[in-house]
Amino acid sequence: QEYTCVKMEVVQFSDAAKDLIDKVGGRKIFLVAATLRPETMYGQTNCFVGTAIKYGVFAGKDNEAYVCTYRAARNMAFQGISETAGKVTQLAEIEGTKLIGSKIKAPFGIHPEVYVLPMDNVLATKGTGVVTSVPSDSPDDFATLTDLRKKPEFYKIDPAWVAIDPIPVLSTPTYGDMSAPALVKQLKIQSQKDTKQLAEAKELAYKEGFYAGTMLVGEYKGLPVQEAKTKVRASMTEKGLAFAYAEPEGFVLSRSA
Ligand code: ZZB
Repeated sequence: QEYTCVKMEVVQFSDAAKDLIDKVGGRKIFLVAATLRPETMYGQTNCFVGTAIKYGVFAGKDNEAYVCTYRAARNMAFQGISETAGKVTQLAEIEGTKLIGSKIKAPFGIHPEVYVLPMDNVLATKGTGVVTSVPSDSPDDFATLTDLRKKPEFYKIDPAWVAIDPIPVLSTPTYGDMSAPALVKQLKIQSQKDTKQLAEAKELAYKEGFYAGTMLVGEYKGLPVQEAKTKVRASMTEKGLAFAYAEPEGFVLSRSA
């Protein structure tokens, strides 16, 4: 599985995460979000971390530091992304909950700065453990954002952190300008806890977006998603805002075999 890792630079840490700054020796710090949909980055409204996940801060090249799971950092080390090839250098450690409320940059986002929020279904075993949120086109993101807006006290978040509405990014014949809200409604999804229906909605949104979607915004406005996807990715990578990251398939299997 080949992901695009989007580098979301920290603008302002939450109080609980502020002490990280002293531990990274003046490096620029980024949350690194793994996505399969680089063409949707215009519509980022926030970023999700898992509340039960432990993250590390890892040394990258050019005096940068990346926040992700240790597992992802190790894979990156073998892909030439770490400071020293083949080596993981961990500078600090932090729990997901402590990152919530931090303000970060959203590369290519129509809203250039967004907040870090909690999501129940972030898997520590996939991608980087950091997920950038596009509620217009990701049913999981839309369902979670809706949950957070309904019960900010329960999720211990400031309502100001969920103020950005979903942004139309691409148009599809079947679901209109925002596939995720349309599918959440159609499949009667109530919350992020409806994981079975959400998996189905995600599959439908992926297919429709990829095969029938047309860009509504950005540099490649008017182009089919299939063409825009690689162009947006290349443009982001060229600007130093993203890098390719491959997930070794069957990693766990081959280890236990
Ligand atoms: C932005 C985005 C916009 C995404 C969209 C999807 C969609 P897959 O197919 O199962 O591999 N993701 C990445 N890492 C994790 C994780 N650790 N735990 C939970 N979710 C994660 O899923 C890859 C997608 O799942 C990634 O692409 C990311 O969300 C999320 F409009 O990034 B995506 C129809 C989906 N649309």
